[in-house]
Formats: sequence, C-alpha cells, structure tokens
Amino acid sequence: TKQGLKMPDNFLWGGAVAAHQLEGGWQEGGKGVSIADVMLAGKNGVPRVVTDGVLPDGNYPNHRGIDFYHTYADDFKLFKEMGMKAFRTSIAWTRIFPNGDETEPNEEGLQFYDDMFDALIENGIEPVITLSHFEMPYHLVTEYGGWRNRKLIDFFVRFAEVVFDRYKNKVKYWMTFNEINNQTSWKDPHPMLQNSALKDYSEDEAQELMYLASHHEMVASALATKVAHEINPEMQVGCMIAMNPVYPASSNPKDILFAERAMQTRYYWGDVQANGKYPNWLLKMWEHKGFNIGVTEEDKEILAKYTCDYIGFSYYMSWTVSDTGDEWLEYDETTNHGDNPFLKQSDWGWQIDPVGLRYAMNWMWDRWQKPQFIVENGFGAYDKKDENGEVHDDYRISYFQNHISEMEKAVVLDGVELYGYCPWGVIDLVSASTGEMAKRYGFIYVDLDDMGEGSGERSKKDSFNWYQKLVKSDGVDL
Ligand code: P53
Repeated sequence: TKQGLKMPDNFLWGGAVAAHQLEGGWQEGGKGVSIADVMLAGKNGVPRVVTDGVLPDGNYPNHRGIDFYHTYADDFKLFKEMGMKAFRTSIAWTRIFPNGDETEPNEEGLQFYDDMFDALIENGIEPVITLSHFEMPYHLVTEYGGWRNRKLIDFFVRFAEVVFDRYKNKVKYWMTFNEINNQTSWKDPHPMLQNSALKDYSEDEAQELMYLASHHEMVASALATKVAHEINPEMQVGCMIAMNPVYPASSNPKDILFAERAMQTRYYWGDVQANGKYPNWLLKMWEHKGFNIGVTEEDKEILAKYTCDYIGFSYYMSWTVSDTGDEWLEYDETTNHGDNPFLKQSDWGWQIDPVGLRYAMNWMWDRWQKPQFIVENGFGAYDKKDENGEVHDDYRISYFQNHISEMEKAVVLDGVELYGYCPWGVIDLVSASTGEMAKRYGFIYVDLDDMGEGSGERSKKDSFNWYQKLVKSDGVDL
C-alpha cells in the first residue's frame, strides 16, 4: 500500500449522496413532485428527457432510487462499520413543502428526517446537509417559472428557516445550493432545470435568465445564512461549488488569459458568496450585453453581510481551453473544451486529474480565505461482479488513492484548512446526469439495474475494506 500523510484527529472522513438519487418513496409521507421526478432515464451519451409532468409509462429512476427511504437504518450500520464520521445528504424540499409555496410545512416529512438524523447520530455519524440538491418542487417551475421569479427567495428562506429550527440541535454543517455554478453551461437545459428550475425559455434569453436566477439564489443563500446564525450561531452554512479547474492548453499568454477568464466565469458564484460582491469584469460584461439583472442596493448589502462560512465543493475532473480570439474573452462551456494530453478519461469522458485537486484547493484558499469541505469526489464506473459475486474495484481504489494523496498534501504541506472529505455515492445510486444505475460510485454495491430490476441487496466492494483501513489510520494507510 501507499503511505499517506496523517490528517488531523477531528477530520471528518465521510460519504456523500443526495435525497433524490437514493431515497425513492417519491409519493410517500406526503411528498410532492420534484423536478427530479419528471426526468426520464438517459444513458452514457444520451441526455435525460424532461417530461411535462409525470407520464404513465416513463422510466423515472428517481422515483425508485435505491429505496433508501425504507432501508437507511441498515445502510447506516454499514457506514458505521466502514468508519464513516460524516454523512452528507440533502433534505428533499418536496417532503417539507410538497409544492414549495405552502405556508405550513408537512409534519410527516419533518419527522422522517428527524428519525434519519437520530439514526445517524446513534451510529456516531455527523449529518452534513444540503438544502437544494437538484430536487426542487416541480410546482415552482410550472406556477412561478423557477428562480427567474423573485418570490422563490421567500419560499426558499421559509424552507431553510423551518429545517434550521427543527434540526438546530442535530445538524451543524449545512449547504444552500448544490453545485450552484453548473449553470455556467447555460446552453445545456439540464443544469438550467436542476439548478434554477428554468424550463420553457427561448435560446436568446437563456444566458440572462441564468444570471438572474443565480442572483436570486445567492440572495436567498445569504438570507438563509443570516437566519441560521440567528437560530444557532454554531451552525456552519457553506456554499457549494463544482470545482473543475480550467487550464490553458499551452503557455501562450493568450491561452493563459482566456483560461483565467474561464475560471473567473465558473467561479464568480464563489466570489459573491464568499467575498460578498460581484467582480467588476462581470458587471462590465452584463452592461456590454445589455443584461438587466436588477441587483438592488438592499441585495448588495445582504450579499456583503451574510457571506458563507465555508466552501463546500465537489471535485471530479479538470478541463482545458484555448483562446478563441474573442475580445471580451467570453467562455462557452459547451464548446470551448479540448482534451488534455496528460490526462486519461473515465468511460463517461471525465478527465481524471488528482493533481488538479491540490491546485484547486490552493487557488480557492488564496481567493476566498475560507475553510473548505470536500463534499464530493469519486469515480463513476461499470462494476462487474465476479463468479463469487464480488466486485474488485481496484480502478476506484486507485482513483481515491491518487486524489486523497493530493488532498493530504494541500492540508499538511500547504496549510489549506479543510473540514472533511465525503466521497460521492458512498453507496451505489442513480446518476444525476444520466439517470443510470450502471454508472456506479459506491464502496457498497446495490443490486439494481437501470430499469430498477434486482434484489436491492447491499454488498461490500473491495473499496469498502480499503476505505475502512484508510479512515482507521487517519489517512496514512493509503
Ligand atoms: P453523475 C456534472 C458535472 C460534475 C458533477 O455525477 C455533477 C454534474 C451534474 O450531473 O454532479 C454532481 O451522477 C452532483 C451529484 C452527482 C455527481 O456529481 O452525473 O452533485 O448529484 O451525482 C456525479 O455521474
């Protein structure tokens, strides 16, 4: 085995999931229909189709998840056996406010998470909770047009206040909006719906709508942070950023400049949420494009005053760009990427880049000066069971060894402050981008296929034992 660097004793070695990708029980306990409930399964290279409401014969994998709604108590025993100290999941907004615009919450939904958090705490596992993880009430899309509508700020803050108050003695670590910056790819309808509940807009208005919706989300996030601290000053409320570094394809200064603008474009959300204000280049760009985002003086004050407590982030891959010759340096995430000759890709075309994690942690530390929390990192792969029914996922172990080793250097050698590490999909679940079960991330195998066929039985992969040893040794036994 490899030798790692010892991490601090209180470091939160954990695992991460999101409600809509594993709970199932989509109509139980008074739950409303979420945007994940109207997404059909796609496949590797085949995007997921969003339907107009729920169609009778569609294959909607998020309706089933891995039935965690009923199995969590047993699953937590396996988590404990693995040594997990933290578990990141989300609260499905639709279990608490089924339509999103009610004034009173649904008690059955609140009770469900009370029981779940109790079960976690009994197993010595700290809950880490995301408020909005790609699973907003569908009603907010059809009735209000999603986050383009300022009314959503009130709905979100009400939801946040209810759960902060209810779980104030059980949950310390929170995040507001999952991967808020995925909508950098505003030409792709998928993040527009998942992040901002935007549907039915014209191509010409997409980019402006994205900035408008994001503005409302960031004001809502700041107000939620304010409320959290009023309820319990101990609570830590993070932003949540998808960290995919964008590199210049060469040392040509034009490529360097363009890549820097790509970074500024992808991470301005962090600038607003951590530093409390919009960067000048973006204000200039809005002016140039004639965008009217309607940032009020009051909004500015809120953003400046209630910045996030920490930077939650996911890390899977890095990208490469070359200068396009555009004077305004406009970065188009859907067309500007090239392959990096130094890196290999997963079966889904995600470039594997462990060193980029150390680079990114240093870059964020310098820019935002806030503690960090890696709340996703992992390797989606086709796992095969051998004749004894075992999964030997050495490729996954090696992905984790290489990434964790760079994370440890960022902390121990570079001094970046890091709360913890929660690998994604600690138990197999439905993929967000493709809706497949076949794209597996877990240390724990779940016997279910893309159509939801299978026993649902859980079993340990080789990576389970590997992670258990790693945690026991505080990161030394890599
Ligand atoms: P899946 C795109 C790029 C990077 C991460 O992704 C992304 C996405 C959106 O799909 O999402 C995060 O399941 C997300 C999780 C998701 C995980 O990464 O598409 O926060 O919900 O499951 C992995 O392979």
